[in-house]
Amino acid sequence: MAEAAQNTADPAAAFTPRVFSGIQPSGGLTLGNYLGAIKRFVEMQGGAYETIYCMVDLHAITVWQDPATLARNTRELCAGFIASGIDPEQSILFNQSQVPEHAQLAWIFNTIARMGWLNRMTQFKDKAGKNRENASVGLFAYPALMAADILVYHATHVPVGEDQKQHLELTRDIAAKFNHDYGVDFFPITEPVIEGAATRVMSLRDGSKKMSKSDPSDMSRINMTDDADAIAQKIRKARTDPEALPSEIAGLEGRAEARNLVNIYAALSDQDVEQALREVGGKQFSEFKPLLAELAVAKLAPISGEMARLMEDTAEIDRILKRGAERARSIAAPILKDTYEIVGLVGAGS
Ligand code: AQP
Repeated sequence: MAEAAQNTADPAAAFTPRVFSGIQPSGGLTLGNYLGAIKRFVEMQGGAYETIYCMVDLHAITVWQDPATLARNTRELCAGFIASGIDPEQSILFNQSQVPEHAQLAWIFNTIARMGWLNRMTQFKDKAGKNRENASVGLFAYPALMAADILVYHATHVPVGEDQKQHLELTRDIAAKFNHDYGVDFFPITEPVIEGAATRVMSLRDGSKKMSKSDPSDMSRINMTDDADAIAQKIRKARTDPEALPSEIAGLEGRAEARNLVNIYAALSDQDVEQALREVGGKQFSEFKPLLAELAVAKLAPISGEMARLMEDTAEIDRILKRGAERARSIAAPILKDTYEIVGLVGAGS
């Protein structure tokens, strides 16, 4: 049996240190995805962990996707990962649908997760909106597939933005219930890694809403493919308040929009919020916004330029994804096989 855990104080400790995380190709990459996820993925690469990063296309289709756009977004997301610094040799980089073990384990987890657990998921409530009866079954079952994405690799750590915290808790609940029900220590209790100054980047138009690829307003987000003019214009028009920036974090209390722009500034300049405020505290937005725009363009323009270059050779992107999927399957297949055996599915051992 692959890597069964021992009983130790840290439930993830007996497993190979392994990072898994994914992003949906449900639109173009945003600054939120970059600061909350990809930048963190790059930082975890080449360290103590084996790193596995995935374009979760099966998640994306839980809401309608035009097929040609989905294929383009998947390749562009792959280009975004590489342009941001993910090395497809060092990390395993692939799209979810090429590794069928994700969907197979998700079915097992559909039998483990409870209706009550899924009913509490705020992302389903947000995305289904008022018309819950019309939402896809896939959107409801999304967290069980996400648990399978992670646990089919026995991943010990998952870097994500703040919005995914609840899904990560559900992943831990599913692993614990599976282990308990079958009397095994088979799945690790995965640790979420939610760190940095920008774990929740907010909409530029509304500081109470998360910046999102699928927000109908393009002005609400910075896309990784935006040019310098678009970035500068979006920051210039970003909602703010009339006060100058404070010098202490406490002064951002109740100022969601100001807090958001400062968080973005801190994350882009690799500082914590306190350090950033020491630099920009006391400035009016008329002075701070051009600084932020300049920083954002300096950091993002090389990435978007490289993405465009990589997108000129989609055959190479497809080769990278295929090779990544083969490497991913070599880890996932034995773990799925062991899962089937534990569950008592005949033929799994042969
Ligand atoms: N605004 C954000 N701030 C910080 N992190 C964020 N992430 C997403 N938005 C922000 C992180 O990016 C990773 C990938 O997210 P996803 O694509 O799987 O789904 P999502 O969280 O639902 O992202 P979007 O952009 O809002 O997509 P749509 O519009 O399709 O729903 C995750 O780690 C997430 O935390």
